Parts: sequence; structure tokens; C-alpha cells
Amino acid sequence: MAGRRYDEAAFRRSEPFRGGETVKKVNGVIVIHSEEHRLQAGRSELNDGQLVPCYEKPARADIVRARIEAVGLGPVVEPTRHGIDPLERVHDAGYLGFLRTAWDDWVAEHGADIDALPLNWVAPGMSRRRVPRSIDGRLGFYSFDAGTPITAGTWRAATSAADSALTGADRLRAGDRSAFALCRPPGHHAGHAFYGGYCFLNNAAIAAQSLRDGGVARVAVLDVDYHHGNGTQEIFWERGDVLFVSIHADPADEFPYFCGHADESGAGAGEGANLNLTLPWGTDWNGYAQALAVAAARVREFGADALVLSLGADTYGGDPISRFRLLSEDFLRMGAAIAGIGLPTLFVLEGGYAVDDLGVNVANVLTGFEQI
Ligand code: OKP
Ligand code: ZN
Repeated sequence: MAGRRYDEAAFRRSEPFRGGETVKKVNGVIVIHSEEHRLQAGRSELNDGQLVPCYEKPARADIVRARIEAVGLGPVVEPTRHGIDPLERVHDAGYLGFLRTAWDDWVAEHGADIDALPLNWVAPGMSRRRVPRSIDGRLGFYSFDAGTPITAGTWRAATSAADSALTGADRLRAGDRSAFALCRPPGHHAGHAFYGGYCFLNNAAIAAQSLRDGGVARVAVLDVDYHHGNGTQEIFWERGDVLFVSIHADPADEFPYFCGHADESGAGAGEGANLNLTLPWGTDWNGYAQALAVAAARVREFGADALVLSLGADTYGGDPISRFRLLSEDFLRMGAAIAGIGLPTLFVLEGGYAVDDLGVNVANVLTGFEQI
């Protein structure tokens, strides 16, 4: 995969393009972003047996936005509000109701000084027939990990992120070649009726469904986050009109552990419309590029009319919770490879926790895409 070489100096020279209306904007991609993301600022998550500061924090979006403006990508625009209907096209109404009031219910029980984290879950054989009345019971009922605190601003932040993805989908339907939904919190671990993995609303799935509802016949979701997009897989598992392809660390070794295996291919009308490409710890661009070529070929073969790209940059070698070894310049190659698929593409931000380098890595994907 040839890819174009990353030239930092050329990048800096292009900065004046930002105000330069007469200059053709080679790096133009509309970026949709809401400041409301910072309402999700969890204090701690359970990791390695102890409560540690949240990896998924507001500074992540800030550095991505700063880099986008520095290199002349953009413009950056606010999302338009889309209300509850497009969320209910993907998520269970009872789950959405839980999420909307969970913080208030938690505060009534435990006070506002601690974030809401679940304490126990159902195992196979235990009953899920009743939704518990207790907030602690409901936190466990609707979640799958203890790394995803619900806070005072979770609902507003999560809905603002979904609105960014929906606004991006609108742009694609209006004819744009690309858009970037700068979402926080991320979404790809959130399923029809569950949250976890720092995700509450599945922004990419909501956007993909909105494209379908807007008349796009076939949609592909390609997930390049280091972790398997188990929520997106679950949402589209029995759907033949939405292809899900994910490249990620082998779940035998890595979160989310219980799904994302190579033999999970969908069911019913969705049989064959799910493809998991698992890679071992230590994977560098060589190994990654081969998987990406397989993924791109599958998306093309599916005959998709639009692509939703779940963009996690936690495949980066410097990521604190992940074990692939991509370099910053590899993200330019990734963007070029995605452009090679040749579809209108909505990028949706997922993970990436090496905050200092996250802006460069994410902007590189967009730049690599726009240069093709
Ligand atoms: C969210 B996204 C590592 C703990 C990991 C959850 C990771 C969620 C990743 N020791 N806990 O896909 O980037
Ligand atoms: Zn991830």
C-alpha cells in the first residue's frame, strides 16, 4: 500500500489556506463538533483492580479540534439537534429512558460526589426478565463494564455527540464527499440496550441508520478502532443492508473479550454482512495494511453507497491502554487507503488515549483521505 509521504513542513506552509478564500482548499472536510462534549467528564474508571482517572476525557476532543484548525481542515460547525427519534431507530426506548434519568436517580440514592458505576451483572442462567427498580440494579442491567461512569452531564454530552454524527450523515446525503463528526463520548461499544467501553449512544450506528432512513440503500460501517466495535456489530447483526467490518485486537486477549472473533459473521438476513479481522498484540503498519486491504475489498464487494468510518486512533504505538504499533505517519496511509474505497465517507471519532498525539493522528487520517 503505497500511501503518500507525510510532509510536516508542507503542512505548515498550507496553514494560510485557512482564511485564504481564493486558494483552493485541498484539505477541506467539514467537521461537526459540540462544546457540550465536556459535560462528560468522569472522575474514575475501574482498571487493573483499582479506580484510576478516566482515560476518556475532554482534553481528547480539544486536542483533535486544535490540530484540525492548525492544519486548515474544517470548517468546524455546530451540530443541529435531531431529537429522540433517530436515537430510537437504533436504541431501546427503555434504555434511553434509563440513560436520561440515571444520574438523577443515582444522586437520589448516593449523592452527587461520586460518579455512577455499576456493581454487578447478570450471568447466563440468571434472569433478565425484570428491569430492577434500584438504580444500582439498573446500572448493572444496562451495562457491561465498570469503566464507564455516568455523570451529571452524560446524557447531554452523549446526545450532542449523536447529533454531530447525524449532522454529518445529513452532509453526506446533501452530496458532500466527506465529513468528520468529532464525537465525545465515543459510541461503538454501545448496543441496542447497553452501554460500556466509555460509550453510551452508538454515534456511528445512529448515523448509518439515518443514512438508510434518508434513502441510502446500502451502508458500510468500517471500524478501525483498536477495540472491537461490539455495539455496532450487535445493532446490525441481523441486517443485510448494513455491512459491519471491524479491524481490532484479538478479543481472546483484549477488551471487550466476549465478542469480535473472526467466526462471527452475522445472522438471518445479516449472515455474511459482518466481518471481524483480528490482529495480534504488537501489530505494526505492515500487518495492519493487509487487514485494511481485505476490509476495503469487502466494502467494495458489498456495493455500499456510503461509508461510516469508526475512527479510533488507539492503534497508535504510544497509546496507554492498547498494544498495536502504528506510527503517526501511518495514519496518513490509513486515510489514503480509506479514500481508495471510493465512497462518500462520514468519519466518526471513537477511541485514542495518547492525548498529546491524538490530534496529529486523527488529522492525519483526514488529510490522507483528502489528498487522494
Ligand atoms: C473504548 B474504545 C484497559 C482497560 C480498558 C475499556 C476500554 C474501552 C475502549 N486496561 N477498558 O474502543 O477506545
Ligand atoms: Zn478503542
